[in-house]
Amino acid sequence: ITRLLKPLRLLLLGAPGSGKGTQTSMLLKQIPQLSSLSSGDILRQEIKSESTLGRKAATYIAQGKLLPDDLITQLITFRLSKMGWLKPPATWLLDGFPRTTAQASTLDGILKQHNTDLNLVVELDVPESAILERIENRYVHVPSGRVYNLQYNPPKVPGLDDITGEPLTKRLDDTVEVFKKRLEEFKKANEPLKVYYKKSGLLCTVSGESSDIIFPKLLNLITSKFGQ
Ligand code: G5P
Ligand code: MG
Repeated sequence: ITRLLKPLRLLLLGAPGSGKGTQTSMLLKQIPQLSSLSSGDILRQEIKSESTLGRKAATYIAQGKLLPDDLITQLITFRLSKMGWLKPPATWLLDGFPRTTAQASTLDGILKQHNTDLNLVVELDVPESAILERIENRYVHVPSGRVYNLQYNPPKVPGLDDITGEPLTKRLDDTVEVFKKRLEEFKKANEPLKVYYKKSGLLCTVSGESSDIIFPKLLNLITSKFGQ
C-alpha cells in the first residue's frame, strides 16, 4: 500500500490497448486514496443503457472515431463536478480524457476556475507490435469497467466477471478494422497533445513491453513526486 503525501491529479495517455485501464486498476489497488474516471467506460455504460447520448456515441465508437470535443468535454466535466473533483484537495486519475488539445485546454480552464489543476501526465509507451493481439482477446464488464484478457488476466470462470458473476462482453470497437482506425486517430491527436503537456512541464513517459514491466515504473514515478 502506498500513501500519497500530496494530492495527485493524474492523466494517463497511451495508444488503444496500451494498458491505461489495466494500470488504473493496479494503481487503485496500490493507492487507496485514488479514484478514477475513464471516458471510454462512461460511454460504454451510456451505450448499454441506450440513452440518447449513448446512441450518438455508438456511431462514433463503432467507426473508431473520436467524439466531437464539445460533447465529450461537457459529459466529463459534468461528472467531475458531480463527484466533487473540482474541489482542490481531491486526488484522482483520468483515463481517456482529455485526448485532444482542445479538450485539454478546456479542462485546464475549468480546473483553473476552481483553483486546481492537473499535476501529472504519464504516457504509457508500449510497442505497437505488443498491443495488436491484446485487443482481440479482450473482454469487458461494462458496469464496472473491469477488463480481462484471455491470456494475460483471464476471468476465474470463463465468460463471467470475477466480482459480480455477470456476463462479460466484447467491445464493439475491438475488431481488427476498427482498431486500425482507432490507432490512426490516436496518433493524429496524441502528438499535439504531448506537445501541449510538455510545454506545461507535466509530461512523463513510461515504456515497456508489458503492463507488469510498466507498473513498477509508474508507481515509482508517482511516489517519487507525491508520496513515500
Ligand atoms: P477508450 O475506451 O478510451 P482506448 O482505445 O483509448 O479506448 P483501450 O482500448 O481502452 O483504449 P487501454 O485501456 O489502454 O485500451 O488498455 P487495457 O484495456 O488496459 O488493455 C488492453 C487489453 O490488453 C486488455 O484485455 C488487458 O487485459 C490486456 N493487457 C494489459 N496488459 C497486458 C500485458 O502486459 N500483456 C498482455 N498480453 N495483455 C495485456 O475509448 C474508446 C472510444 O471512446 C471514444 C472514442 O470513440 C474512442 O475510440 N472516446 C473519446 N472520444 C473523444 N474524446 C475522448 N476523450 C474520448 N474518450 C473515449
Ligand atoms: Mg481502456
